[in-house]
Amino acid sequence: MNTDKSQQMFARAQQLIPGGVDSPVRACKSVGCDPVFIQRANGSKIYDVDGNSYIDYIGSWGPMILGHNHPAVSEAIRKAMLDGTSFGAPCGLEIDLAELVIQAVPSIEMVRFVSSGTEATMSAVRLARGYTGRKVVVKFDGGYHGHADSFLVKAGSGVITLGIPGSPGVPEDIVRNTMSIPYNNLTKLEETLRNQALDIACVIIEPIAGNMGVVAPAPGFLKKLRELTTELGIVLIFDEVITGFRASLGGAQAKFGITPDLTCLGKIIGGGLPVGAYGGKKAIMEMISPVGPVYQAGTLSGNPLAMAAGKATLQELMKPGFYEELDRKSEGFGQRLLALANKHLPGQVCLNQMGSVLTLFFTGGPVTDFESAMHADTHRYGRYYREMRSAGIYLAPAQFEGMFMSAAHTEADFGETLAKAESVFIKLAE
Ligand code: KE4
Repeated sequence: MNTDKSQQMFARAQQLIPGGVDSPVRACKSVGCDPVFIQRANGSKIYDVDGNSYIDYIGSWGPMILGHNHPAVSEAIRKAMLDGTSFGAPCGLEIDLAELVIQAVPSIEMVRFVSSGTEATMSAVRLARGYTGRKVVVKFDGGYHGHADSFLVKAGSGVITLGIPGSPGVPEDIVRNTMSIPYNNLTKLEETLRNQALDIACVIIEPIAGNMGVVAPAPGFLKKLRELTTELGIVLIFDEVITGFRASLGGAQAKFGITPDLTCLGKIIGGGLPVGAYGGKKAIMEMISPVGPVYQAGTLSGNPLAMAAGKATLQELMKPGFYEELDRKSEGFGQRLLALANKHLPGQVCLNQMGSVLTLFFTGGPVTDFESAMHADTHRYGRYYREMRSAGIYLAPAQFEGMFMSAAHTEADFGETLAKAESVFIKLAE
């Protein structure tokens, strides 16, 4: 596969942009190769600057659940663009998207739009601290909630992928107010919350983890978390930036029937444009400026083009049968992928799946938390990634991320992917 132009562009980009990328995981450092530069995307495919085509299983890290360049979404953006790109003033499209989000997500009575998942989670934590008057934030090992200071403690995603323990530049007195405990460990959870209750403002959790690879909540874990936080007056924040409008129309909270106090959203609700959101109970949300004293703002929050893209996306997702069909075909694909991996690498792989997102771990498993995820053979994953990309299959350049399927992925795409994966598994077994 010729990637000369990508190489040239990467060399130039590295002179201008740290690592040549605007987000670290894209640099492919942990999978032992250089990134390819993408020219365009359509449906389930992306095309690099050298004209190579790939079946895309990143989907921009989650937003492209409809597939790239969906006609309804592209038309909505095109139409909005003709009226101008940004007003810095309220516009009707913000109401339209807010109504759809509130209609779909059980916990959200009021919502505030921002421009990234990080902005959503950092604002939700500030709100929880303002609402409770307490300081401590509890997160989970391997959980990733964006790059705000409070979250860079035993974080997942690029932080574990790049093997950085936290991050320089995060002051000790910030880190002191963040506690990170093992995911799915009820004993540790109850002990921590009860011992520190009066200091804990909130618990923030990915209700289905996606940033240590996909890891499901153990049976009863979320229910117990909800009971404890209610009893102790701790704000429960579901970070549904990945799972929102992915796990189901109402997210993981609807799937599991657990209602958090605040929910953070991103990715899918922007339809590929920059949108994040946080929302929840009216009594809490009315603490947010200009109604209440907790400050949060953003120049491009509620941007009309992004609102239009999100609105068009959610209108497609609300069509009857969307999730049933997407989950059916994705789960079938996941089962076939695992069967092929087990056939050639018996006892050396396991697969965790949440509907249309999955992670094939190169460890026998089971993977139920950060510690067990760390047993994965990241070098073997790197070789898998490189071989698959050379064969035209575009996976996450990191073991601790997800493989995202979309409505645009066809059975032919899955068949081609499986055939190529099997040939790679055979090579890895040699
Ligand atoms: P952004 O600020 O990247 O929009 O969202 C941060 C965020 C918050 N919460 C969860 C559960 C997330 O997964 C993310 C971001 N996800 C990563 C990939 N796992 C984004 C990809 C990247 O960092 O380049």
